Amino acid sequence: MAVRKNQATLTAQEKRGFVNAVLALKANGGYDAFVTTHNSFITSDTDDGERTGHRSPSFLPWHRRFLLQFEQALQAIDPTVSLPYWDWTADQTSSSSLWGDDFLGGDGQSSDSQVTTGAFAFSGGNWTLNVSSDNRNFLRRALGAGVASLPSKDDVNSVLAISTYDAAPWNSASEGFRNNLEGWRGVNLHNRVHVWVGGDMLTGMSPNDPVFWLHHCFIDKLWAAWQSRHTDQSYQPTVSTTNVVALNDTMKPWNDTAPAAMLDHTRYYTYDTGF
Ligand SMILES: [Cu+2]
Repeated sequence: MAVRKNQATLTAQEKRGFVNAVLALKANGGYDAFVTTHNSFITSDTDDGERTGHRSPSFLPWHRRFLLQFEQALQAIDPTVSLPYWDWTADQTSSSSLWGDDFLGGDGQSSDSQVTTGAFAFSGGNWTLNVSSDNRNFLRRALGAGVASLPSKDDVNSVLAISTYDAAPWNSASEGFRNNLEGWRGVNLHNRVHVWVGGDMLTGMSPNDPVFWLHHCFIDKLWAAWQSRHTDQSYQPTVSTTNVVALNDTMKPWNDTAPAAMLDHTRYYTYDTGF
């Protein structure tokens, strides 16, 4: 069973293992399929009007399933790899080890936001964007340019305190834990981090930046934290609801997994620290 660790605690060997597996998945063509899948589930999601990946209750189980598939793709290359998470309440600056040359590389350059350091710099030849929001094929970041600060521990705790998982109208106007975590209302957690990183993280093709996985891994951990604090609450809606994925509806594009199967992450992996 994979143990997902805080990226700040990874050894040099663990960082190298993760980066090399990501590069290998990119080289064999598997990586870009994840970018395409995410982008096609970013807005209205599917042609029948159902909201699945974002702005809906299934934001959390959809991304849990998506991350699991990505982690399994990395493990097919290197069985010792697990997804690390970025605790952005602790590692809040561009000088964090997260952005080191030996891990994800650093900020983009000021002229065009192009990342020029680390394994994902275009000039290294191993990270050409094939699925992009514009014609640029280099990874872009603009750390801290779109919003000044990342969410704090107090921000996180205020969202974890919300007892209801989600509520009608089950979208970006909803009250409840999911929408506050996703960031369409309240202190804004998930969306704010995409904006803070900037560049490709602002787009539906955000998985082009490998930090996507570390950010969403922490979002996933926060869901687990909420679950452990609110054992009398669970995923909603539980009954069939128009254009919304209910507890036992299968999620596109997999059509084999309902939110109900995603509620207990310990069936698949654990986190290095509790909540
Ligand atoms: Cu996201």
